[in-house]
Amino acid sequence: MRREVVLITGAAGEMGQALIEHLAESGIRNILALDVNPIPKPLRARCQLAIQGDILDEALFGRLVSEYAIPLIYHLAALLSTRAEFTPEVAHHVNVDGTLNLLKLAVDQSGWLGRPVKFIFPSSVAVYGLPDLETKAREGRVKEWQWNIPATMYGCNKLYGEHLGRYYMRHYRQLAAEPASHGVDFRAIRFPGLISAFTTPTGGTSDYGPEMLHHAAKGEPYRCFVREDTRMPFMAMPDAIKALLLLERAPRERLTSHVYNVTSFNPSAGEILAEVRAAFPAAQVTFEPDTKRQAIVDSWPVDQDDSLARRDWGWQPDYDQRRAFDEYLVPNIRRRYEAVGTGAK
Ligand code: AKB
Repeated sequence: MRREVVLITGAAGEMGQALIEHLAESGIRNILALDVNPIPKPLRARCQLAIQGDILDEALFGRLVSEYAIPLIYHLAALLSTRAEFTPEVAHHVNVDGTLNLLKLAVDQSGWLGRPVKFIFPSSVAVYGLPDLETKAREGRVKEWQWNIPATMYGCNKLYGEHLGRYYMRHYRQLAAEPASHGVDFRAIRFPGLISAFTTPTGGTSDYGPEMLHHAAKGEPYRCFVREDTRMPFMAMPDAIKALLLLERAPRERLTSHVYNVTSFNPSAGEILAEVRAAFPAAQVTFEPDTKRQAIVDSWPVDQDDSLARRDWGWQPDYDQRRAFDEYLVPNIRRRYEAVGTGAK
């Protein structure tokens, strides 16, 4: 008998670490964690198996199919928006070909299991592309089908990943004499910028939010690369994990879309600084916009309309801005840096 596992790609990333912690705490230990980077030791201890490997490695995937039964995949691995602009072709390879490999794995697995494999795909606010600040201000909260004209390679890759998932779920090999009877149960969530108290992001363009906070907590100066009036949606990491799990557990018949917005609060960079200063009055933050990264955030909407997720699977965030800073971010970040002796008072 092949061992049944939950496959998590990008396991060493911010969301991967938070998801594994959460699943392990709720007693789910049959996790197969995969990441191209080393998986931290405490995290490895929470998994049944942790593999340092590449989602582009087809031989590795061949082994996974033969050794494990995988009814559920969280495909979290990706190169984020800033990183992707330095090597767009590499980003395309990882973000698109990697996703294709995982979808193929899901189809193969569903054949073995005799039931659809659930495929949870974190998409992003980066799939939207507003042409200018006037339009951004006028449009406000965007719905899933609006302004799907991304300005970044990462945004293009995520949008296409959503379409690939829909294709594998609804139309895969549609001309075959005997169409696959099981297949992929694909579910995507478009996340806003995420802020974790326990990890810091790398390679994203929404990174100014978490970076401002973590630098202040460490007593380090921070040069914010966007203007003070820059506004986009954010979410505290526990809500991101809540959204992944709620969508994964939602009955299929309740889902009217293959992709859902989620959002929580949408402060301007100046309002994030006000929160940071309230907690760390000595914070040294200057606004020194990088015109190119600024243009990326300017192309993202001020907020996302998540009414579809609220209606179909009961989504609502636990952390609004007040609660996110007062009850999750500030106390945990303070403890974290005080423990390593860098906490600013
Ligand atoms: C990024 O900045 O690239 C990501 C995202 C918004 O998906 N954090």
